[in-house]
Amino acid sequence: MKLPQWYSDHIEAVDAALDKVLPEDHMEPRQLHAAMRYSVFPGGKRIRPAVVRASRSAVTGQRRSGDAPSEDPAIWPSVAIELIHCYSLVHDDLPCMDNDDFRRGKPSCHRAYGEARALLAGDALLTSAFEALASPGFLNAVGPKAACSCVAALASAAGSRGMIGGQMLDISPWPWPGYGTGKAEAVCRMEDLKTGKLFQCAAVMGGIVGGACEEELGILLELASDLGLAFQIRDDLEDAVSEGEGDQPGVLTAVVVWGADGAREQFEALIDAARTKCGVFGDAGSELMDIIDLVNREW
Ligand code: GRG
Repeated sequence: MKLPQWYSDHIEAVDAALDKVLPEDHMEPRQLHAAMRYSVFPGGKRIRPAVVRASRSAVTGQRRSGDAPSEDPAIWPSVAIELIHCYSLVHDDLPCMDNDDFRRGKPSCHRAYGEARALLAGDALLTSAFEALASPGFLNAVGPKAACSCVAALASAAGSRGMIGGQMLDISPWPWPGYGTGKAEAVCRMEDLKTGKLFQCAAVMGGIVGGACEEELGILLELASDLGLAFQIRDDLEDAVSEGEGDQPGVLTAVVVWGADGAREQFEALIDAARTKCGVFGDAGSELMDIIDLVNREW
């Protein structure tokens, strides 16, 4: 589908920044750097970085479409969150996880480079994310307090009480003691952790960079929570079409819990809720609104 011009510019800016941050593949250890770059380029939608940058725009009211990446301080957390996302895809594709042979239209990292190198490439991408947040460029742009807040937000969202915790549930047969009484509550908790936390973190980091007040951070967090869950439910709906509903015994998804029609209703309600929250930012929230519309439509 046709992307808004600012979104196409955004992908270009994030790709350029990722290219600068990642060690070149002629640097030693070459085999590792090649596998890292293979897993980051060409990229996917770069949606989490888009949420970071659009959230900053929402609170500052700045139109940043024309900004060079070096002038947009949100580029650093954008790069960091995309590196975490790329690492999670590399590890998720491994035989001990989802065992996927393809990712973004080409052989998955372990298929191209072998399991051991894919494991290490994922580890190194994860570590690079925090290196980006601790870079002098980011510290000079936003100051140490805001930079440390972003480090804390990203570590929490990606860790055992965030994305990794959600993945742990995803590979565990239900029931999950401590995660709600019924399947519906459990699936919402799992998807919020696995996918939602990174979306929430993206919005919060954008808000921090933009100097958001507590109230604005709260709205961004809730908006991104709706958006992240909607994004994951959509992924469940698409998987159900491609793989068949409930084909994997013991695997809990939105479609297994609510059926395809019920999951679609949940998706639509979450999109509406995200739009309402975004409305609070008026015109400054137009990029966030574009992202909500993109999640609601075909890419
Ligand atoms: C660290 C092993 C490990 C797993 C973490 C997030 C996650 C758990 C695994 C990623 C795999 C997955 C299917 C997650 C669900 C969220 C989702 C739909 C990911 C795909 O994200 P997109 O659509 O991908 O943004 P692109 O290719 O566009 O970047």
